[in-house]
Amino acid sequence: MIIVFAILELPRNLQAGNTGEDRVTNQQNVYEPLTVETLSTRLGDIGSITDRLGPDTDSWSSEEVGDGNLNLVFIVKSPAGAVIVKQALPYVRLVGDSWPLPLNRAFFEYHTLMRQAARDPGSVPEIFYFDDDQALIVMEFLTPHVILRKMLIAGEKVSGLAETLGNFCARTAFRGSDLSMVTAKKKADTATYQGNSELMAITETLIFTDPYFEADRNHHTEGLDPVVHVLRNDVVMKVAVQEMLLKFTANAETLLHGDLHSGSIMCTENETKVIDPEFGFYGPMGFDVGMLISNYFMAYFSQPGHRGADELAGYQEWILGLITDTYSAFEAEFTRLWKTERTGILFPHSMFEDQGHSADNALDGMLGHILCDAIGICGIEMHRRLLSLAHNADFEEIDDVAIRARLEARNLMMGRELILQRGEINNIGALCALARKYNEETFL
Ligand code: SR1
Ligand code: MG
Repeated sequence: MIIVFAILELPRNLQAGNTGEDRVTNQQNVYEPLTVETLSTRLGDIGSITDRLGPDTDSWSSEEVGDGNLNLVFIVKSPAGAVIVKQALPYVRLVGDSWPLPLNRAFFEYHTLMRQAARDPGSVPEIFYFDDDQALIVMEFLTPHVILRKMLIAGEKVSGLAETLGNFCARTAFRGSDLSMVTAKKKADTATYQGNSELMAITETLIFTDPYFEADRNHHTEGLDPVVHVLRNDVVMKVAVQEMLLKFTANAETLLHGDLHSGSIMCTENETKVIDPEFGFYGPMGFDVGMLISNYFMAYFSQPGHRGADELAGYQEWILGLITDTYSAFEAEFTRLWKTERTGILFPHSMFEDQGHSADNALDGMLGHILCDAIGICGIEMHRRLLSLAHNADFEEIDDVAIRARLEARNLMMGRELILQRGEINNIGALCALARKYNEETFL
């Protein structure tokens, strides 16, 4: 695989396909999945790892903890420290080897992490080592961090969450776009990321297409059929979904995380990190923030399945506050960057400020366009997590199927309204008001 890559100057030991003593295992470096038994032997002479764990591999212990849909994930510990080793498998773990998947997604995850680290320092785990052939990334062990989805199910709060992720979405959206980048770099990087086609195909299929007909891999909660019937027979909505898919396939506005749900975020009470950008792609600037808000809405609508009346209303309002504050932080940071870092291809100062002309109207237009796309993506993600292959624990962990179906119905019907009304809902307060309304509705 030959890929032109010329965006960031990377430390030598972190470059793709690094050679010499920092080499994994067999002489040809032929891909082989790690196991807890082979891991220390295979990684034991890599300097950037022994720097953290020490050279005595007998003192290392490893555990495979991957609970995602795609990869192996090991926590490797020694008396000296700990690291995470993530390795892609040549198939979709959730399904098995009947669904092959290319190993090069590790390349895209690694390079997206490097760009995110440069564009929003401190937002992602530190990377210690990358091996392209082994599809392997060694990174910082985040502890005592917990997956955000688990915290939202448990009713826990994270201070600074809204600001951190609003800033992350704004900084990565802006600094990876034509508002910041010059032509040659943007075009080269866009071309590089076209190589992540198999993961984009997963999103095109599982998110934008399968939910809207009886696709083989779909499943949904018993009792939900009447609502599913409404969605799958709403031709106007299906056209709107495909219009959003056209934006996904064709609008290479910025480099996105591509899978920014609450399972791709790890937090303590007061620190937040973003992980797992293997779905990195160039697409609409509203995509990441829309998917994030969607997962917050799913946390919101599922709450009656997780806690009693004494805590319920307060925690649901906290989630709506989180959505409001995240989007406010996003817009504020995007606006700051527009005013201070607009050095790319689009809306150059030479055409506006240098002529004594304000670019504020153009900013308003850009923010309106991002909000519209974010709301559309939000609605679609609310559908796919309940109707397509990969569901989320927010609803799946509600054992009472009748309760789960009633809550899911609210979520699905609000998703429909978001897709249809994405151009009319012009502020985040209106979006949250809509959620309060659907939270009172009975559809089944
Ligand atoms: C086959 S992969 C299913 C889902 O898991 C990932 O986390 C993405 O969300 C993808 O859509
Ligand atoms: Mg993931």
